[in-house]
Formats: sequence, structure tokens, C-alpha cells
Amino acid sequence: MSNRITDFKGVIPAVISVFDKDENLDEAGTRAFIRHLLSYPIGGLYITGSTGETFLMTPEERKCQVEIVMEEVGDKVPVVVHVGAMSTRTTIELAKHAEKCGAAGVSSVPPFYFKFNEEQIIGYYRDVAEATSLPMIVYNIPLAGMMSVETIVKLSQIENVKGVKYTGTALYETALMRESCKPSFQIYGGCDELGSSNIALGVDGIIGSFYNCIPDLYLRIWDAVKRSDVAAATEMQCKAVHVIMAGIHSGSMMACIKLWLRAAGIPAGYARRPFTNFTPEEQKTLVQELVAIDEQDGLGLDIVKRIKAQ
Ligand code: MN9
Repeated sequence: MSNRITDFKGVIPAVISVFDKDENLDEAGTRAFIRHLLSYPIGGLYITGSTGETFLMTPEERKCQVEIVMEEVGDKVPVVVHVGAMSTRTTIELAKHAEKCGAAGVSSVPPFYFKFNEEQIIGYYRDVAEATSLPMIVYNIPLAGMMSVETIVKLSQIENVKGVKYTGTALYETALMRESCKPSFQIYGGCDELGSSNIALGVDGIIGSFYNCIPDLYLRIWDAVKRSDVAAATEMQCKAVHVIMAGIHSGSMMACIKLWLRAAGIPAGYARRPFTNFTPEEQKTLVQELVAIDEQDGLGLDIVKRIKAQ
């Protein structure tokens, strides 16, 4: 039981947003899905981020989702709310709201689309960090334009900036950040494909999309690395990549994760347009593909057991 950022550790789903077929935020579905995730020993929840399709939502919808999730979670696990938006003003509004709702921290991609320079990006994080008392986890992801290690080190010196979610693939950068930032600076691996390597590098946690649907596998990977069973961790990680590739190659990753969950009887809803949700034939093939991976790789995934039980 905690809502402290220092306890935000381990396997952390970057939570999907549960929309109904008409693209409305589904409150009952969201609550049920959060309860489902909380049935696993996860280290926290990261909400309204990329996986949550946040940039397809209005600030009001994002706030509404934060309220629902916070009510459902209470202080069972720390919740970090992604508050990134195009303008500092909107981000601050969302951060203040997250603070009021009892979030453990906030997180944000840098301002994007316009090519802001380093000074403006640092100014953005300083303004947001100063606007509340919440810890800020900087979110470094290629989709928003990658910030350099040097910029992250500068950001780590701002009061209230307590960590980084790094969704790059250059693992040496994770090592460099560990060396160059203060020891208390928390580092999260954001690339699910590199889960075991990130854990081996000593990250505080891994935050990602696929922990919505295969948290059991990543909890096993986490434990294997922690008991120094490199062979088992590596083997499971390679198999996890099969699942990730199936999701990515579907062409609509969030929709695919939601489809697999729905096929398992877990309320996950649909992706919002312009993402697509697949034809009935495509849906059948994608579910079969997941079942085939599970069988060929001998994974025994919870989600596949549930699909077979439907
Ligand atoms: O950072 C996620 N990135 C996006 C989090 O949602 C864009 C990752 O979890 C990836 O979805 C995952 C698959 O490439 O590694």
C-alpha cells in the first residue's frame, strides 16, 4: 500500500484507455480493467500516456480518466499520471488536477511538433515541476523527439524532477544516465522489447504497453533477472518479443492489445480513430496468432488460458 514515487518500482503497465465502440470513455470498463491489473503484483500504474492514446483525448476526458482510476486504485499502488500536452498551460492544469486526485507523480513528454530548443524544453519542465509538489518523471520517447543524455542530466537537477522513463533502445544511454544523475534519480525502461536487459542494468522499473496483456510473463522475467538466472530471463524475453512483434505488425498495436484482452473476456474496449480495430477475419487471425505463439513457445500465458476458456 503506497502512493509514494519511491515505491514506484517493478513491472508497471502503461495503461490502455478503455473506450466503447462509439469511442466514449467507458467508466465501468475502466474500473473493471484496473481491478484486473491490480490482481497482479505490479509495481504501479502509468496512466494517460502514449499507450493510453492520450493525444486522442481532450483534457477533460483525461481528467475524468484520472479521477476514475484514482478512485479505483486508492493507495494500493502508486499511480503516475502522464500530463504532457502541447502547451505548458494545459500541462500545468492537468498536473494540478493529478495532484488533487492523489497521484504519486506526474510524467510528461517534452513539448513537440514545433521544434523547441533545449532552453525551451528545460523551461517547460521547470514550469511544470514548480507548479505542483508532485515528483516529475521525464518521458523520453522517439515519437516526441528524443532528448540527449546531456539534456536529461540537466533536467535531473531541477527540484521535483525525480526520474526518467526512457523509451529509447540505446542501452548505454541508460548506463550513462545512471552514472551522471544523482543516485536517487529513478530510471524506467520504456521499451518492452528490452525488458530483461533494462532490468539487468538495474532500472527501478519497466513501464510499457504489453504489461496490459502479458504482465505474468514480465513478472517472471523480472524475478528471473533478480535471481541472476540470465538464461531463463533471456529466453522468456525473446519469447515476449514474439508477442510484441505480433502486436506491432498488426498495424494497430493498442487495438491489438485490446482485442486480445477482449478475446480473453477482459474489458479493454476499442482503440480510438484514426487507429483501426480490424475486420472480424483479422481479429480471428490475430487471436489465433497469439495462441500459436503461446503454444509454440510453451509460455502458458494467463491471457491465452482465458481465451481458451471462453
Ligand atoms: O513507452 C511504449 N511506447 C509506446 C512505452 O506506446 C509508443 C512501449 O511500451 C512500446 O509500446 C513497446 C512496443 O514497441 O515497447
